[in-house]
Amino acid sequence: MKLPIITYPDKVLKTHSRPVTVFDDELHTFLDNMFETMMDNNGIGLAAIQVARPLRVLILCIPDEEGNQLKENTREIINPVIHNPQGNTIYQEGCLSVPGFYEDIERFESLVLHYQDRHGNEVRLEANELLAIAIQHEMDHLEGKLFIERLSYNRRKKFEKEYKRALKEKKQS
Ligand code: Y12
Ligand code: CO
Repeated sequence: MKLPIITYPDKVLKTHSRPVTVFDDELHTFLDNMFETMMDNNGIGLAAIQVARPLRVLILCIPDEEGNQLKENTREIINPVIHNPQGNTIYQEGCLSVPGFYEDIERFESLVLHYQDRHGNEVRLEANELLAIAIQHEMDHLEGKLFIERLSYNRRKKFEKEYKRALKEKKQS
């Protein structure tokens, strides 16, 4: 089932998400619904709060070298913790909750992630490149933070102006 995606400036996106403690069928159905929702909207990552569930859950499906998003490459990441972040990198990020807006954001280049899978098993993942960037973007959502909050004062101002105008135009059409 596809779920509605919450978009900026909805305050729900500011919620701090809580850890998952029960790894049951209800969680598995929710993860399946998150996957369907992300793929239907051409996303590569989605956090639970973006579909109004304040849980420390995110999913990622990074495209392969040919640009294909394969279901078997999907990662369901629950209760993640970042270890050993290293280096810096800049990438033009977008977010399904901030449609139509993309900006360069600085992140750590690589990291080690500890998380649980849908059954509660502990997983250790070494991440770099787009995977590491997407993990950091989605983990910001768990703290109620959007990538636009990482923009400089001037770029944020420009964003607010452009986004407001786009929302107004959408309303009128
Ligand atoms: C780098 C890049 C992205 C992330 C986080 C995950 N972000 C996304 O998955 C964003 C997807 C997205 C898709 C859009 O739709 C289409 O392109 C058709 C989109 O455009 C509109 O909504 C108009 C915006 C974002 C982390 C690191
Ligand atoms: Co996002």
